[in-house]
Amino acid sequence: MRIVSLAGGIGGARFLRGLRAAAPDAEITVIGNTGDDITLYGLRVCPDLDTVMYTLGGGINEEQGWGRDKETHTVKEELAAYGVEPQWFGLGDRDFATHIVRTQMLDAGYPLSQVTEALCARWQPGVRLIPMSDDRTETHVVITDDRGRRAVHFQEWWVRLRASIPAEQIILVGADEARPAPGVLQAIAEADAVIMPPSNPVVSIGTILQIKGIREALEGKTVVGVSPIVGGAPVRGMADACLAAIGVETTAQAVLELYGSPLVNGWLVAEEDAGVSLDGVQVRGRPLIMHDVEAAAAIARAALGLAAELAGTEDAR
Ligand code: FO1
Repeated sequence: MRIVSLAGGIGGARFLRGLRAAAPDAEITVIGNTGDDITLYGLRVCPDLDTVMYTLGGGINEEQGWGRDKETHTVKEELAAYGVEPQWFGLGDRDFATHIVRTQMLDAGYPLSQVTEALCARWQPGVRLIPMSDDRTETHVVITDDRGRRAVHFQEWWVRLRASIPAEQIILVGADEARPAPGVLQAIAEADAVIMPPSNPVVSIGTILQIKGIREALEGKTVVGVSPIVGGAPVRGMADACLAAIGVETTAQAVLELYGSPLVNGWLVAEEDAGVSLDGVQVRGRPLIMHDVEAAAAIARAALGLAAELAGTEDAR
């Protein structure tokens, strides 16, 4: 069975660990968000790709959900001693090695998709991880503060500012020129099911859907999404701040409408959101908190079951 999943950061990676457990014999292709990517100290950092790679490869800092386990921060302290900015982004010593290897390969001319494949050869995540595009894209956020109205990198808004200043606009810089990475559209075309994890609908799933051709390719498939919003609040992270920035309310209903019924055929919501409905979408209520891998696997099994049911009915139609 071939499954495609679109994934962003921590919630997406934790869901994928459940999906892999729920479908151990399936070929899973993960299309990873690269809008979070940032260049720091001359190194290219790909937070969402690394979170998937480390989480599925067994190297993640579990309580943080990002960065490496058993981490030290000697390089970060030495950079700070030199007064090097920024100091608000916590890169650990082990994590630096990933960014050094990635930057070396990018500078040698390898596309990000091949670099990601090379890094995953070490980590063996048990899925094929492809960046949404080999072309550079970055999510920037327009804010107004004492320095006036300006755009900051998403990571500065997210990590330094903790989304404390409202985002007036969230822009995926480079979206117009970016093309899907090799293998992305083919994986979607060949998929038996497409599962959208409870990743951030704006800066993770939303960015992937902005890459030319991806939304259209998905609309031809059986797609089941898992709501990232439970009872009016994001399960984790600051999806509410991102949704507010695009004028979407923080509800399972509003996110389903944001994705739309041409894209989503099935939608898993928490039991308290069972009233959610949209023409053309099968909505099912169930527990959605991934407190451990088995809970994530149960949600993934429910999503796959709904996808099979919908694919069956589509065949019947
Ligand atoms: N998130 C934070 O809240 N604080 C950090 O210092 C931080 C550092 C960091 C370093 C590498 C990396 O891959 C991710 C990192 N993140 C950090 C998470 C990052 O901001 C992610 O992009 C978000 O969590 C959204 O996915």
